[in-house]
Order: sequence, then C-alpha cells, then structure tokens
Amino acid sequence: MKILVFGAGSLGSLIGGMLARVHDVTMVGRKPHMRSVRDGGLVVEGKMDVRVTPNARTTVPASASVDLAIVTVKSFDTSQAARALVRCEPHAVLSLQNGLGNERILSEHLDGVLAGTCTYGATYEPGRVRCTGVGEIVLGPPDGGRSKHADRVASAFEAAGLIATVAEDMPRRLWEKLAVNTGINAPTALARIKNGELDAGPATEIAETAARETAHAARQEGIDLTGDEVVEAVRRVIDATADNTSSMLQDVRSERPTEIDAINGYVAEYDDTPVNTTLAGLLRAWEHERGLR
Ligand code: KPL
Repeated sequence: MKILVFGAGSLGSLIGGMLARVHDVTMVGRKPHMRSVRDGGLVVEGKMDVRVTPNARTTVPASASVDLAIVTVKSFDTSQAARALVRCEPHAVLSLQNGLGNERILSEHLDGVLAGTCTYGATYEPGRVRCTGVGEIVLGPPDGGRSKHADRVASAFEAAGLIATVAEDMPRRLWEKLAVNTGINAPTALARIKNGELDAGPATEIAETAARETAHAARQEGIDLTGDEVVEAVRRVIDATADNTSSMLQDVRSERPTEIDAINGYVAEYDDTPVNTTLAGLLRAWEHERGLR
C-alpha cells in the first residue's frame, strides 16, 4: 500500500516507521528529523527494534498519488493539512489527532475520511523514535457504522505489526477520548504537573469535573456516555501514563500554541460546562500573553 504520513512527530514517526516495514511510506515532517531520516533511515526503538528507510520530505510531493494519508498534526494545523493532501489524491484519510472536529475539516477537502484513536506512546529525536507504550489503534467512519476503507486500513496496519481494530461506534469513542483529554491536558499544563499527579491531588476534582462536563456535552449530541464512565476512563489513562508529560504541558513548556480550542474550548461551546470554559479561558489567556494567538 502507498501511504503518506502527514505530521511525522513522535506518533507519526512511530506509525510511519512500523508501516514502512511492509508498505511504501512517505513521511512529511520538520526539517532536522526528515533530513536525518533521508540520510540514515529511521530507527524505531524501545518496545520495537526496527530500522527502515521511508521517503522523508518536508512538503507533500506534487505528483504522488497515495492509497492512504494518515494525519497526525496538531488540531490547529488540520485545515492546512487537508489543503496540502488534496495534491496526493488519497483514497482514504485517517485522522489520529487530539480533539473533536478534525474529521469534519478534512472532509471539506478530501473523501474517504476515517476517525481513529491511538494509545501507543512515543517520543522522538531526529532520525529515531522510541515506542514508550504498546497500545492499540481503533478506527472507523467518523459518523459510525462500517466502511471498506476502514477494514483495508486496519489490515494494512496489522500486516506491519501494529495492533488495529475497526469500530462501528467511533463518535462515542472520540467523545470518550475527548473527555480524557479535557480532564488531563489543561489541568496538567496549567499546574505544570505529570499526568500521575492528577491521581489524588488538589487538581483531581477539576480533572474529573471537566471530564463529566464533556460527557454531558456528548449527551447533548445524543451520544450515550455517562459521567461515571468518563471518570473511570480518566483514572485508567492517568494510571497508564502516570510518568508522562501531557502533550499540552509539552506545548506550554516549549512556548508553542496548544490544542485548547479543539479540546476544552470545543466542550465550552456546549451548555453547562463552566470548568471547561474556565480551563479554556486560562490557556487562551496564556497563549495571548505570549503572542501565540
Ligand atoms: O493524549 C494525551 C495527551 O497528552 O495528549 C494523554 C492521553 C493525556 C496522554 O498524555
């Protein structure tokens, strides 16, 4: 299968690196990393031990036509990704991103868009990606149900040694993931703490309330998700990623824009979501003060 990974950071490099074992993969990412991959290949280490030589580029090649495009950029870059990907006429497009609304933006420009969630963990440096946790990729049509694209993509992932399953209830899964991110990302970013410190500390109640509000917003969309279910999911993820620095805290530490608009900001648009509104307001104020928005 011809595959293009748009956004070869840590997750994109891990998925792209694994897929390159058996597929024709092009990775699009930032210059220092892509230059190392082009010169010396990509090492996938940690829980994996693989060396591959995918095509590495900083822009989408003009004349490439691909079977699958995988989007792993930050949510605020989705629109730019969608426009760039039109050039390679993908038959299917899989979003493995944080936040809600990415698939809708991709679908404005592209056909065959699939939603996905991913619980693999990874970190990277130029030319190397470290798998810090073997998880699972779950994918399917963003509005639920089945599609032949989803079956084909899951088989391509499995053939490369990635654990992937097709789900018919992606809307509910995306909302559950959103609840986890609303509970963990902004509180850890604002308090500058690791995920594990949300386990039983002063910010725990904020995390759980943000997640409960997200379930409340999901129910306003007709998604059957309870507050207790999402609190349980938040606790599970805090436990499994206790030592991790959330992606939002990494962004704040590096003084980069965060995904607040697609996470707590998305939920804040619904009724009765005061904690998400407060978290979104504080992160937006921080971004504004740093000239990042
Ligand atoms: O997805 C994550 C993130 O940091 O963006 C979690 C699951 C919270 C892990 O850190």
